[in-house]
Amino acid sequence: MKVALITGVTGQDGSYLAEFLLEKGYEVHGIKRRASSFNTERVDHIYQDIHEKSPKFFLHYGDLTDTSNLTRILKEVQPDEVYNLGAQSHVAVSFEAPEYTADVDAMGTLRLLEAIRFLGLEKKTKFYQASTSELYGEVQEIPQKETTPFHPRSPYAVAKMYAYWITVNYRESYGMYACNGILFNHESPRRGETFVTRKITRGLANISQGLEKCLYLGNMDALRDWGHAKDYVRMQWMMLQQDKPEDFVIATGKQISVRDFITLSAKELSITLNFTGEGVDEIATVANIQGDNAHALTVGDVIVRVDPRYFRPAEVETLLGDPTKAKEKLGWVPEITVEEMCAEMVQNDLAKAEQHALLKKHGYKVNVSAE
Ligand code: NDP
Ligand code: GDR
Repeated sequence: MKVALITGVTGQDGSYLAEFLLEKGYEVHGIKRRASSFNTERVDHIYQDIHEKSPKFFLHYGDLTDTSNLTRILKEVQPDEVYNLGAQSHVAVSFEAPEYTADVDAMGTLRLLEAIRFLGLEKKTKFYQASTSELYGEVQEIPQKETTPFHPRSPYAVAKMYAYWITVNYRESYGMYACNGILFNHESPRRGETFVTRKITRGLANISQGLEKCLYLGNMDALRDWGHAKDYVRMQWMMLQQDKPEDFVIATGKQISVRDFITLSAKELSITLNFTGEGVDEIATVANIQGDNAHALTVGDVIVRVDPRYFRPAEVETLLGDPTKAKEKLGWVPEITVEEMCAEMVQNDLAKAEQHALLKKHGYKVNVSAE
């Protein structure tokens, strides 16, 4: 039985990857952070009580800033595969907390690689690094592929650039099976609530049920290549099953804007929107409603506005990936379209909003805030 260790197991990708590996028959270990409230919601459904017979899923307390802790867990678990998904993953937050982001995202990667080497596991343990399309930042070539030069535009991207190169360096220096997946944006109903897609699907679902009035966003012109997290974690595993380690771009090869994603989400709620105004004065107004999904709304309501608070000191305006290498070498193709993914996210958030609306109707206090 293969043994995998996942950092960031409580995050979006970590939870899907843990499910995927358990289905493949792996013993899966994950590192979770100590928090003052529960933070395992995304993996609670696969949690196995250690008192049960032959559990296959284990959680260890740990942190990417803690070398001795990482070394001890690696020594205990002796993993065949390490997936380093843990990170301070929010680009906007990295401008607020650049040093912490560097410590976790850059140094955390080094700590793990060095612990593998220190323990003499470098010939046994394969290493996957969660690299990112944010490395391309100010894009030098369209679409972006494995050979496109990097130009990171945030403390997050700069930290991830260190992690990318230290992974390459350990591969070249010590013959480790270590590789980078340069993943473009990928989303799901488990996406964190403050990333733009989830903020939109959740915000519009809440507005449709009368729980919120208006969604405030930053740059609606930004263009992204959005895929589904389920398709992308499959690829993370595939990258570690090759004869030799290589880096791959993982993307759909299609791009839409934030504004387009709002339109798609509204359509799933049977709302047609009219965008007017420019820059910070742009608004989206309800032009038409079909059915009773959005019963709290009337035609003419302004439900999206721009708030410059969400602009970034340096923006990544456009990202579009070329996944040809992954298709040709690994036979990987994304199976879920952005339209299908958006519909799944909206329906998931609509179900939650309907529950909250019902609670509110019966006098319970409902908190829907998210930045
Ligand atoms: P999430 O933000 O959903 O999950 C991040 C995970 O990292 C969480 O489990 C979080 O724990 C954990 N974490 C944060 N800080 C630390 C720390 N100091 N020590 C240990 N663990 C920590 O991210 P995603 O699942 O979306 O992304 C997974 C990885 O892929 C990240 O590295 C991200 O940067 C990268 N990536 C993501 C893309 C995307 O579009 N989703 C695209 C390209 C790369 P907690 O739950 O306690 O907060
Ligand atoms: P990104 O994702 O920065 O690409 O990083 P995010 O969803 O945060 O932003 C995408 C684009 O939308 C614009 N935007 C807003 N973003 C947020 N979060 N909130 C808003 O209100 C808003 N309005 C407009 C942003 O400016 C940006 O252009 C994600 C993360 O998962 C990273 O960890 C990962 O490496 C990259 O994707 C690939």
